[in-house]
Order: sequence, then structure tokens, then C-alpha cells
Amino acid sequence: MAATKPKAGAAGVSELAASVGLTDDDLIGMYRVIATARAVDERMWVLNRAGRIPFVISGQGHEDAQAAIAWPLEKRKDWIAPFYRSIATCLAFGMQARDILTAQYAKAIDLSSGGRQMPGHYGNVANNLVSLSSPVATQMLHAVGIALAAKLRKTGQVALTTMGEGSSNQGDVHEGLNFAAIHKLPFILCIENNGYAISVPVSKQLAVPDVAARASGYGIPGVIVDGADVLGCYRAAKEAVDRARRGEGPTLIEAKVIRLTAHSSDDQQTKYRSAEELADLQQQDPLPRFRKELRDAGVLTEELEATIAAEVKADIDAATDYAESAADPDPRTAMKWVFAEDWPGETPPTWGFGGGHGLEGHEGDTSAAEGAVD
Ligand SMILES: Cc1ncc(C[n+]2csc(CCOP(=O)(O)OP(=O)(O)O)c2C)c(N)n1
Repeated sequence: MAATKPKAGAAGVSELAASVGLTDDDLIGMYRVIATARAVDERMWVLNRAGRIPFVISGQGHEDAQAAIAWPLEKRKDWIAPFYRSIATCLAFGMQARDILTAQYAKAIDLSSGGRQMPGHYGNVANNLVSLSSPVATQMLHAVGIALAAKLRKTGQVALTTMGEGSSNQGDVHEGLNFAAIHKLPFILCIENNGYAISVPVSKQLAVPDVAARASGYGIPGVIVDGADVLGCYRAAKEAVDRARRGEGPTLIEAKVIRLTAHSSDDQQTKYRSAEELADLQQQDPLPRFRKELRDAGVLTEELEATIAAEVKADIDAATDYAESAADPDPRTAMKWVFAEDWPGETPPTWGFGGGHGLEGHEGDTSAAEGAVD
């Protein structure tokens, strides 16, 4: 197979990568995250339809923006409070496909809660990913609180949270942004605007065309990015991270993305999206667009593309087997970990599900939250 040489100056840094100060390895790393997120998401729908997992809420169409926006944050130093579509965000920040699936299966070794969370509420302390609460936008206050702690403790950390445009209308978002802006906290709010809040179109959610326009009311930058433009998303996030670390305060990034699936596995989107709209969406899929960009730049050769595809497939198959064969939580422990007083003398994240944390040899397992704000 003929390999196209990267259009490059220095080895490992194509023109494309150099244009945003990254290496080809970074671009390939992002592509791998995006491809893995898509593959694990597609597998979840199959498992749901086969009756193996109860509920799917999908990140398909959001992946390019998610991987690129998480990329400039430092793993296990900075913090992210993700939302239910954040599969690529979590993978970019250190979770693995099997961690996504053990959460979907609610197995005892699920990193976010030992199988107690709602499906799609990913997170784990070892990777500084905060597990989500079901009421939308509540993660805003968690992330702003982390940013406040980082500033008070002078840790140099940045906190990011992300949510949909519908969620951005919750009061928590106003309170959090106002507070973060006043105190110049190292905080980033990402709005993944996919045009719908379940069946409600954006025109019935906002009286302005862009959520980012609201940033001026807080005296902070509001940046709009095309969520299918990986480098544009990365550039915006990098600027926001740099600004936060310089002590200049928060940034609001609005990524215009698409929702390629129904809201969830319990939603019938044909009730409110036309056949034309659904067909048109497939033409806008951000994954093939990034793949083409990398091919055109000579960063992704045919050979490498095939290798990554095979590796991703093997990873998802192994992750499925791993999650399928893992133990369910012991029903007698259902209330354990739910209330703080249930764990005297035990400190998370050294979880005690089923007697051991079950994460031996797992890359995501660190028994202490390195880089935590304290
Ligand atoms: C406070 C609250 N109200 C309603 C819901 C039900 N709900 C779950 S997801 C969702 C839609 C949110 O839409 P958006 O923020 O645009 O994100 P998207 O799902 O489109 O990515 C709603 C209304 C909820 N979880 N919490």
C-alpha cells in the first residue's frame, strides 16, 4: 500500500499539525479517540437492541469537538465535569472503551460508581472526571467549585464542564458563569449545541442564535466553533486553557455539533425530524471529515488507517467481553457508597466494591487522585 508522506518540515510534524502547534502523533491520537468513541457508541446500540444493556445516550456527531476540546487540558492534573454524551471527552481524558461499557452494564467494577449510576453518567476520580448528576447543568457548579479550589490553592489547574444548549438555560449556568467571571476562575464552559433538547428545536430554547453571545453579559470571551473542525475546536480550547492558567478567567466555547442519533434509545426521533433532515445529517458526519483532512495532509496513510480500524475493532470486542463477563454488584451493597457516613476510614478512589477494587493492572487505576486540588 502506497503511503503518502506527510506534507511536513520537521519529522513527525506535518503542516497541518504545525498550524496548531501539535505533532502528527497528537492528530493521530485524536483520530483514534474519535474512532474509538464512535465504535463503542455503535456497539452500545447493538447491545441495547440485543437486550444486554438498558439505555443508550449517544455522542455520535459530537466526537470531533469533544476530543479536540479536551486535548489541551492536562490529564490527571486538570478536571472535567462531563455530560451524558461525553464519551470522546472521557476517552481523551484517560478512560478506556471498557470503562464506558462497564458503566453501561452497571458492573461492580464500573469506575464512576460501582454500577450505581445511571447509564451514560461516566466519570472516575483517578482521571479527574466528575461523575454526573441527572438534573442537567448541575455539573456547572461542581466544575466552578473545582476552579475556585484550584485558584485558592494556587494549583495551576483548570476545570472544564460541558453540556448541551438546552441545559445552558438552567439557572446554575448563570450563577456559575457570573461567579467564575467575577473571581476570574480557571474555568471553561463548553456548550455542545446540537440544535435539539430531546425533541425541542433550538429556536424554542433560545431567543438568540448563539449561546456564545451570552458571554459578553459576564464580561468573558464567547467563542463559536464548528464542531466538525477539529483543529478549530482545539485552537479555541487551547486559548481558553492558556487564558485560564494565566489567571485571566473563564471562557465560553460553543461548538456547533450535530446529533446523529435519536436523543436516546428511548426516543423516536422520526416524530419530530423529517426523513430529509436525517438523510442530510449523514452527509455532515464529522468523523469522515477529519479522516479526509488527515489523509489529505498525508498524516493518515491507508496503511495506518487500516491498522487503527483493526485495533479499534479488537479493542471494542475485548471491551464487550470484559464488561459482559464482569461481576454484577452484590445487591446487599446497594446502599454502600450512597451516603458519606457509610465509608468511615475508607477514602475514594480506593473503591471497595466486591471486596477489592477489581482494577488490578488497569491503566485507569491510581489509588490516589494525583494532582487533586488538595
Ligand atoms: C433539570 C432537568 N430537566 C430536564 C431533564 C430531562 N432531560 C434530560 S436530557 C434533556 C435535554 C437536554 O438538552 P441539551 O442540553 O440541548 O443536550 P442534548 O441532550 O441535546 O445534548 C432533558 C430535558 C433533566 N435531566 N434535568
